[in-house]
Amino acid sequence: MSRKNTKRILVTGSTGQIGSELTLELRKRYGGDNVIAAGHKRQPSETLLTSGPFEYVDLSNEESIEKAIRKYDVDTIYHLAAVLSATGEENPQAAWAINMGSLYNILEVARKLKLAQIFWPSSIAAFGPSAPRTNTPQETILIPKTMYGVSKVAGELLCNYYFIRFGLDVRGIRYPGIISSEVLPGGGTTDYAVAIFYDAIRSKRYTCFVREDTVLPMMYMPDCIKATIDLMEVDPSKVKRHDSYNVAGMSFSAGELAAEIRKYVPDFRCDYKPDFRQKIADSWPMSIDDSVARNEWGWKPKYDLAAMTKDMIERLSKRFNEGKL
Ligand code: AKB
Repeated sequence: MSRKNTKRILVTGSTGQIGSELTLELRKRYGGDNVIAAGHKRQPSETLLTSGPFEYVDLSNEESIEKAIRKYDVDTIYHLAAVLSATGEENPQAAWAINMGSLYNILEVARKLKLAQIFWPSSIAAFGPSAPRTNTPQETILIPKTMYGVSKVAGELLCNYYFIRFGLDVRGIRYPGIISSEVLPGGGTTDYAVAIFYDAIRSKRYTCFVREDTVLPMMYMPDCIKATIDLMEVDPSKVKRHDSYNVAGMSFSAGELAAEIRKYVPDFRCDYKPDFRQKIADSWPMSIDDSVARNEWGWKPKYDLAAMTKDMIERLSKRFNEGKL
């Protein structure tokens, strides 16, 4: 593909849980050379390094971002790098500085260089306990109790501002907890829903850091990738919101997840030892109303709890049997 007839994309946080899989999917669609993986801390995988360019970008420095954009002639950014909720509560000052600082720098560079499109993820963490906890609507009270959530609400407003004030095409999704089999998440409250699979396969035991009856909205990675790329591909006339869209996949309790895993690992034992992350989980929605995303740009998830669990167990068992887990 030539530089002129396709998007030129930069993915920040490309070595993270979502970034690593999203980058590879974008490279499949747009060509390896047209998708630049940006990272900073985590070591990139061999696949990420060999399937297209990799660039160290310091997101706290506008010049570093601008240099990468100019070097690769980038017109679109998927800005995924962020400190998640649990790590954010351990160091709220760093969470604010990193999450807001990097988003502001990305938006400013995009404005100055007149980039075509920006994707930035918000989260269910934008909601707090004063929002309805079931079927949480698109438009409701946003008073989160975590610094991560505060940075998501502020980020939503900032993205919307850049659209209104500067005409920048920023699009976003409020991600639920994302479950995946390739790269582990780090520092989130919903991490238990991934870790439980690894421990079930490796040792048939898991100690869960939230109560058995804790229900949170979750989504399987293929749906997360689809939602993200679908939103970025849809005609601008269908995108009515530039803060962030609610998207739902499935909702289940930690106990229901353990029971589903037990269908494949019958002697799996899950214990529950809630820690500080319980309070965070209790302040978040249990299920999400995503009818606005469904109506405006045709969002529809594919995976439910049963289909996701089957696929996760198959993938992780294969890696375990090959000695790679
Ligand atoms: C977290 O748990 O912090 C994230 C999220 C829901 O945004 N996975």
